[in-house]
Amino acid sequence: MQLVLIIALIIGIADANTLSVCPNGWIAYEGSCYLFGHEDNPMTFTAAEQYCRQHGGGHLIHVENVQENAFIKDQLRERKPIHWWLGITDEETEGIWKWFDDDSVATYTDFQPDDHETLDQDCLIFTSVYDFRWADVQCSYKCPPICEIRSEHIEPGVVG
Ligand SMILES: [Ca+2]
Ligand SMILES: [Ca+2]
Repeated sequence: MQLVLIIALIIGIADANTLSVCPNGWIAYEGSCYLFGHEDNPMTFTAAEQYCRQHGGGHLIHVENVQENAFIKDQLRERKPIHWWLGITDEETEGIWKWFDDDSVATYTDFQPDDHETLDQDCLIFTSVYDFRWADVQCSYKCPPICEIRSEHIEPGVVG
């Protein structure tokens, strides 16, 4: 009985910590908070970016490195949707992939093995077909967003 109480306390403390870092419903990892969309609400790239701005003032996810990518893939393997938006496009210059939040050229990428230089496919999704490596699609394609906000950018009113 005491053990159960101690475990409950530990879980309670962990919950409290998460809530103090990220808004309700968001998942914390390495200084960022992530919000995963729902399979019953797929949207175009533009609508997905708007969705993220309206929810906590974030952007579609910007994947900085292999660790962040691996964390997100683990999350996606446990969820239903097979495709998810990344916040990146090569709309400006074909083959030059730029992150939407800060306009930086991608240094870390995880393209699925076939092409990622198709003229009419300027947006990227995580796809379960390649164990959630990245594939290019038309930006008018519809799938759920993954939103990201850096913890330090969270507006005080938003924190759960
Ligand atoms: Ca990131
Ligand atoms: Ca393209």
